[in-house]
Amino acid sequence: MPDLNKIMQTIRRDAGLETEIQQGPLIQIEVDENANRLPLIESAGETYERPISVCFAGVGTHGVNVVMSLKNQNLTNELVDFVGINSDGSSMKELDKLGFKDNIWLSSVDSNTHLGAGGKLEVGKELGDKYYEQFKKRFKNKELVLVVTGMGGGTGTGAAPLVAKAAKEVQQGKSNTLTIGVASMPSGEEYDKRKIAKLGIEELKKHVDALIVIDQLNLLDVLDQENASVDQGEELVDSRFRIVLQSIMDTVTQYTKRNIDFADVCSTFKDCGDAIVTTVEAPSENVEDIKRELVRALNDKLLIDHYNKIASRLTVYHFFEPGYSVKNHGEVVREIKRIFNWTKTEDGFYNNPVEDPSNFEKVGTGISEEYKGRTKVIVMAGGFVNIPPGKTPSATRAMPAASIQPVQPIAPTRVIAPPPPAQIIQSPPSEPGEDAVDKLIAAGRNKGFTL
Ligand SMILES: Nc1nc2c(ncn2[C@@H]2O[C@H](COP(=O)(O)OP(=O)(O)OP(=O)(O)O)[C@@H](O)[C@H]2O)c(=O)[nH]1
Ligand SMILES: [Mg+2]
Repeated sequence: MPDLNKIMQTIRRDAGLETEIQQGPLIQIEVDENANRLPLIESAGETYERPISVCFAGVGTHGVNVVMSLKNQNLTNELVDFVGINSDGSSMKELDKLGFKDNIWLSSVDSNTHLGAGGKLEVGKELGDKYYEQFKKRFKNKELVLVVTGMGGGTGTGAAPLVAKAAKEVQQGKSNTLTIGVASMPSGEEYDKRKIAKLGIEELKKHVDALIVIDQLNLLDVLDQENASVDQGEELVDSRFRIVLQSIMDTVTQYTKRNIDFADVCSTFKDCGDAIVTTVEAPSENVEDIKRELVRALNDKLLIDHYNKIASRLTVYHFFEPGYSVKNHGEVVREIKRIFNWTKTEDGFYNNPVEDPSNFEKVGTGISEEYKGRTKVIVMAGGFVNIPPGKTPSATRAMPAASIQPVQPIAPTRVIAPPPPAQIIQSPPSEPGEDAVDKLIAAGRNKGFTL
């Protein structure tokens, strides 16, 4: 194995840096067997700690239920700080039993009862105001805050926008920070609640960078209407929340050669309004399988209808095994662009037709034996604008209810696993002409994907 320090010394000498950093190597990968975290990368005196600081805030009973279901699914780890925020004392007790600490109980405005907000938006809002400073304290140093809630009751509808506002206020002025809302709308069985839920959605949208809405109105269309049970319906909605959270976490916690990192996620979602996030998987033998899954998942009737809209910001993270064809990879990317109404060029590619400085496009790949016989795509879309009048969408319209197959709740494709135990990272042998610095960084990043 080459002597890394020697390589670094040479680079330093060549770069004329030796007087500034005499102590230790230019790049140092620290290994701590007990730390159970990604290695630190030190460069030119600065330390880069790769994992970002994330907080999932479940607000109101539904938000707290989703957070609890993440715990049940083992989707928790030390990268993510969970906070339950609710007025209902019994839901707080449940959180406590499951080991969620440092939650914020919104005790009632005029007395210390254990009750919820009774479906009253104003009460939720008052409680949010009362605990605003506590929210801010809880979000200190959080680069990514996900505000998870169910709209339609009092607490989530009234307080979630203030929770998001507090997160954004704490993040203000810092680059590469995000506050994302993930909110459900009530089902048709609670039709009247949809009015106040809409108010909550509008208010929440003002305070988040991106808002992903899971609308339960069309739940029956997506379920097997004859045979589905209520709990299957609830599980389906919960699974949609999980897919969103999982997709974002998968993207920001794993590293591949053509990586998509948190800065890319910020470019996709910063001040973007409505957003769509999903993960799709299919066998890799026939590319039509994954294309069909993409059409189905991105036109999911629980998501916003974007048939007439162009997504001006698009991030595609495509995973497959070594040997996957460039033709199939291209087809997958083009299919996503078609679904989001990009313009087909004469040579068969797709252009973003929106002219705006905030436009963003990023395609990342992860190539690993882990994906033997299958392929997975994480899609993040935002910055929706209406297609100009008279222009025909290239998108596929969401399928009519009758043609929709019953959708099984999609299990998370990969748990948000704790970072692998700290390992001794062997630097790859340095080959003639290879950039040693890149190699070292790559070694730190390579978490199972071929470089
Ligand atoms: N799918 C699903 N929906 C839920 C769940 N819990 C609540 N909801 C729905 O989410 C919406 C908001 O309800 P809650 O979360 O109970 O309301 P809240 O924010 O706690 O407000 P208050 O109870 O009035 O203080 C309503 O439409 C509920 O039917 C759940 O576990 N799963
Ligand atoms: Mg409640």
